Amino acid sequence: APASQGRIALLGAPIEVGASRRGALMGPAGLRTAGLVSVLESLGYTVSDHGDILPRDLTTVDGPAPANARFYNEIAAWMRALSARAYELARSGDTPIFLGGDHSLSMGSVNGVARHWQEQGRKLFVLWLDAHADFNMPAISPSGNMHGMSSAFLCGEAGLDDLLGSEPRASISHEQLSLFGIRSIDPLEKAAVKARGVDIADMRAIDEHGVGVLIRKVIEKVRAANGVLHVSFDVDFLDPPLAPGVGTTVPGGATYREAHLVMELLHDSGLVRSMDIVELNPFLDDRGQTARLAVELAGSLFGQQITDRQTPSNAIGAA
Ligand code: Z70
Ligand code: MN
Ligand code: MN
Ligand code: MN
Repeated sequence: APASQGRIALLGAPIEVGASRRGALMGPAGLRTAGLVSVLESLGYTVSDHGDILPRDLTTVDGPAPANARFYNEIAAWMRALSARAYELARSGDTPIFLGGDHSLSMGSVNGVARHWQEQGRKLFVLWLDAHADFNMPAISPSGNMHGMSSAFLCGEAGLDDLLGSEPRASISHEQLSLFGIRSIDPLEKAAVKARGVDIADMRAIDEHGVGVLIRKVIEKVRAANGVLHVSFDVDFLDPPLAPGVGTTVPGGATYREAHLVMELLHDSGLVRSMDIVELNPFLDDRGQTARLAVELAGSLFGQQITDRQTPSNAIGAA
């Protein structure tokens, strides 16, 4: 058996109303079916699967909702529960992995994790691997879909101020957010990202410099601040032919090799303390390929190396 690598806690949140397409509520089940627990255990981790937060466990939120924030009350209920659970899991010393569900999930998961690290006097940096910037707010969103607002909310942008109710809000500063892989951004969202000076590696920058250089820059930023890192992995970061099981496919995404290299470099940094895997939509997937790739990439983030893998039986020279 591999050497003990510490403890990972899984928590699913089958939330889908933050997106326009239905089906992301099957995401946590899809990731489990694709073998997430056994991949992490094979790397030497002790994995505790806390199951899913269920709609019946949520405390109903009612009352006035901001305009242009679709399903605000339902999402507020999810985020309050998620933030509380994320805080407790981070505080336990385990490495939490949050299984979505759509990307609105991160408004709760990252808030709770950030609160824990704030108490420890460590800054939480957030790497947003995504085709989209998710930097809209109700005042500027063209759709009102709340999965397009999560990174802005985490940076403390105004407009969803009561979303977390009595849960303490632990916003990050704009320097603590790195958007990576971006290739779809709305006009006012683009202006907001620019105005705030958010660090953004779009696909043009990735083509020009390569993911290795750009991820190392993110790692150096975190290290220089003695911070820790949360990886928020939206599966639509990947190129659509590799990962068809997402609500919105955007051409020109990360290749198989780029995505693995990103995860391998992040692992080697030793800075990653938590992760989201979001926007997997098993209803739209092709025979589980997106779920399986997401699990493979989580494996690379947690230490899977090519030199540890068995040579595939179809390789030239294999026995
Ligand atoms: C657009 C909006 C979005 C997916 C994020 C898209 C948002 N910027 N879509 N992730 N799949 O409606 O805010
Ligand atoms: Mn959308
Ligand atoms: Mn997203
Ligand atoms: Mn996206």
